[in-house]
Amino acid sequence: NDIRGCSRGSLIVLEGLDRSGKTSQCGNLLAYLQGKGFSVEAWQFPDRSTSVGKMISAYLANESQLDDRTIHLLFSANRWEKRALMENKLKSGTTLIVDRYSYSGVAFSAAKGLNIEWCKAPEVGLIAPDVVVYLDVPPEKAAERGGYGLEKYEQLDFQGKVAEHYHNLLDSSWEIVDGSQSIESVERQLKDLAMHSILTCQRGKPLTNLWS
Ligand code: NYM
Repeated sequence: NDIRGCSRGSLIVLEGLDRSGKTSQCGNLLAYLQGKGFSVEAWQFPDRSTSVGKMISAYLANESQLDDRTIHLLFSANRWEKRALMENKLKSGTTLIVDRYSYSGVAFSAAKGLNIEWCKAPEVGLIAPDVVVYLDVPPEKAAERGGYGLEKYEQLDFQGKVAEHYHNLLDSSWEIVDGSQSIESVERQLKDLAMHSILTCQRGKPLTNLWS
């Protein structure tokens, strides 16, 4: 089979509350894996560069108002518009480190009171991550970290609800990392998890789709 010639990359997703440290850790992990000579890219959702992404960005900045279901579907569409590229990259051997994915989509919308199954439905058929790392930081602690900005959702009570919904989504593909530890310690655990996932994919682990 063609796996020998070109082993696939791994889809590594980082999830967590706002100010959980995901974004800096994604950057560190990217630099580490590049240094090791892997083909790797860092992605993030929402991808604000597309036209759908610009609508999302305006909503988050409170520059536009959208019904809860409408914005939910836009976040999902923003992942769908990247699905083909994602599959190509992974199949051609590039590992993707992704800052937020479908779990953010479900956790944030469910925290507004939308039905969880309804929230999951548009995500079905997107590529399933090989590993989801949840950076676990208590909402109170996240809020202390330099405070929240002015974007929608950046309030303590709302983040508490998001945390509850994240915990409902946990399954066997998740790795929970205590985000209250030192940056170095979190970094070390992420490197180990990423290396393990990359090796498993190189050995021929098949790509699958959500929601599995
Ligand atoms: N967010 C992100 C959602 O509500 N649904 C989604 O599907 C995604 C990907 O957007 N507060 C929320 C979580 C964040 C906000 O993300 C912007 P970031 O990582 O701050 O750019």
